[in-house]
Amino acid sequence: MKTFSALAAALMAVGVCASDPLTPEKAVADIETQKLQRNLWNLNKIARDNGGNRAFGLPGYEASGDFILERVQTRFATTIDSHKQFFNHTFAQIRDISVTGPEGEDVEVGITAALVDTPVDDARGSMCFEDQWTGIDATGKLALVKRGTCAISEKLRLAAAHGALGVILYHNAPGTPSVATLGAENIGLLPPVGTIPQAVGVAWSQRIAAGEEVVVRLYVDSVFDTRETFNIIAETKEGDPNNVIVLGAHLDSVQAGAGVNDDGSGTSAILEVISSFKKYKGLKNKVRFIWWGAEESGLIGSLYYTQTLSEEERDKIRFYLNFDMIGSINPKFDVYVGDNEGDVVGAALLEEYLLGEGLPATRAPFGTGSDYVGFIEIGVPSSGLHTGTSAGGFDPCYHLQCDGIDNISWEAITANAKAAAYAAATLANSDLADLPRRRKTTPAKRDAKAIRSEFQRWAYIAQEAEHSHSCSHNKQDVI
Ligand SMILES: *[C@@H]1O[C@H](CO)[C@@H](O)[C@H](O)[C@H]1NC(C)=O
Ligand SMILES: CC(=O)N[C@H]1CO[C@H](CO)[C@@H](O)[C@@H]1O
Ligand SMILES: [Zn+2]
Repeated sequence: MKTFSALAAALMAVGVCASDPLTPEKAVADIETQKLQRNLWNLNKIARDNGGNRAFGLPGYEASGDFILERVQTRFATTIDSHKQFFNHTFAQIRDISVTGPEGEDVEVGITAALVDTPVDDARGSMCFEDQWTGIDATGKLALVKRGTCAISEKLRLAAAHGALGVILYHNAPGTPSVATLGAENIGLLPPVGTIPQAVGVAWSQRIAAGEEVVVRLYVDSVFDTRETFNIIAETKEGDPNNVIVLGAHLDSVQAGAGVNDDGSGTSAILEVISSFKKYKGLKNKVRFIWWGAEESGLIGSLYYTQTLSEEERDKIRFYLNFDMIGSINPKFDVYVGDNEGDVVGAALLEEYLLGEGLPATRAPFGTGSDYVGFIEIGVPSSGLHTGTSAGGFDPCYHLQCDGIDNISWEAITANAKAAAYAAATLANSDLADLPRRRKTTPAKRDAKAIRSEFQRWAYIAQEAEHSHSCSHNKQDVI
């Protein structure tokens, strides 16, 4: 990491007086590894004290919200306005799944039924298409299906349509299969599913082929209800309300772990950027900081925000900067740029800072996996930073229990948080002359029904992405 410039060091030594204007240099100097570290230590502790995670609908998320509010609402109240934006979403948690084989003990709970085998098709994916189910009578039975290629929800939908009570999925590779996770949108609509190792599935398949009636039990203990959650929206009191720069990071983790990189890193970064900005006077544009809820459930908080914003409020947003996973232990330095001609305005600033630090910043296209989706959809010029998931080995702890305080690159998170401060401070004091207004070529006037169906579409994409852990052929990732 580079040492502070003499100018920045001198400024820090004399402290910051109230009439100080914000400059990119001061904002960059205000970002310190130790402060980013302290935030992540707190988020990690919050997870540890609340069942190991900070996920939507669970106490760790509420505590994460309190942690942010203590800063923005209590300590920064003189220069920052903030509120919680509440919304409801379907909460789903699988507490236990078990499959008991034909030699298992007698039990009363769960579904006990005969297995019906289904053909393997490794080219197209087993039981992914309607025609593959032709001639299979699964009525009143549990269907034995090989995993892989298409979304599990697709196999389940077709199994239910062909009368199956549930699905026993056997792994498409040797080793212990991970639990099949389904998007919350599907739970309650799809039949239950249990996963078993490949060898067990193949053995049961052979016994069925030999004429044996193989009876198994599938037991799923799940919670499924509607829970209220929130985004936290904080913004500078100063600055033109008709020209707003938005910085976002998701505050929720997955249920599997503390989410220190995903996305404690982005959460901590924008918390330090607002901690810097709140000290200065004379901001030209308003800067809004949003911590998103229920991102891991399908970008729910950010889609709720962008889809419920009036056309007038959408027009005021000039740029969106997303920070999701910016401290991966073996980092790459992706800077997002899409096909909106305004994207490059913010991307160039992020890139300029990182390249200036000698880091290999690379432009990358947006995916469908983080909170920028809602902003792109309404035509707001956007960019963001990302240091990579487990695909490619950038973060081997991605969506796992080990995504804790010990698996973070402090160099990467510090450089990226400084890049965020640099880009945001530059945009905050710019006349934005080079930045085109929001693109409205996407259906300009949409009725409620169209918005709802679009919301469903994005939620569906996000849900499919969640399956990428289990269906390795699916390239999308919700980060
Ligand atoms: C969420 O749902 C509950 C129960 O229906 C309701 O009382 C609450 O007002 C809802 N919250 C929001 C933000 O819509
Ligand atoms: C994949 C990885 O690097 N995991 C490490 C995360 O941190 C814990 C605690 O220090 C290590 O034990 C893991 O090996
Ligand atoms: Zn994630």
